[in-house]
Amino acid sequence: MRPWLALAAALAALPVEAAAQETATQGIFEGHGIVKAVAPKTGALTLSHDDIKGFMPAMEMMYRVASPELSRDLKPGDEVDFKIDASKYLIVEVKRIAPGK
Ligand SMILES: [Cu+2]
Repeated sequence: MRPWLALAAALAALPVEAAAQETATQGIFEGHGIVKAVAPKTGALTLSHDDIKGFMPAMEMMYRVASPELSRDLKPGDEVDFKIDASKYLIVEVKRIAPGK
C-alpha cells in the first residue's frame, strides 16, 4: 500500500473506532425473562426480558445463543435466568427456573 493510502485509511478508521469504544458494552450480564420463541436449528431465543441493569431496558427481542444445546429443552412460556455476552449480544448460559403453563 502506498504511504498516502495507508495514512488515509488510518485517518478514516479513527472516528469509527472511537465511537465503537464509547458505545459498546462489555462483559457478561445476568438477565431474567420469559421465552417467547425458540428458533429451530440455531436455537436463537426470543425473550421478553426484564431490565438488564447496565445493558438494556426491558423488551422483547431475539438473541443468538452460543450453542443450540443451550435452548434445546426450552419452550415458549418458560421462565428463565440467562447470561449474555454484551459485546456480542450472545446468550452464553440459560437456566429454566419455571416451566411454561
Ligand atoms: Cu433486549
